[in-house]
Amino acid sequence: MFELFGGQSPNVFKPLILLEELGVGYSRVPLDILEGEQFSFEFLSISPNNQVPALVEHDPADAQGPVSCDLSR
Ligand SMILES: N[C@@H](CCC(=O)N[C@@H](CS)C(=O)NCC(=O)O)C(=O)O
Repeated sequence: MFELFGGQSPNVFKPLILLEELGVGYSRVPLDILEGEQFSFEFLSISPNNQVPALVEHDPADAQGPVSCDLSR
């Protein structure tokens, strides 16, 4: 299961389209960058450069725990 962090922007729609095309399970976590939510401690542990979109995989194949990925590069 994936979690996609971000709001309503084209940069967030790109991985959203990918997840839809792959047909994998995911949920969206809304993040309002105009309210500064990208600077919360919890989100910075996922995306250290405070950018959306970011993706977390909760059940990676190696079963070593959640893996986060900053997709903003
Ligand atoms: N090249 C990246 C750009 C990512 C990006 O610019 N994210 C912006 C919003 S669309 C952001 O997180 N801004 C928050 C900030 O800089 O504090 C992409 O295509 O996803």
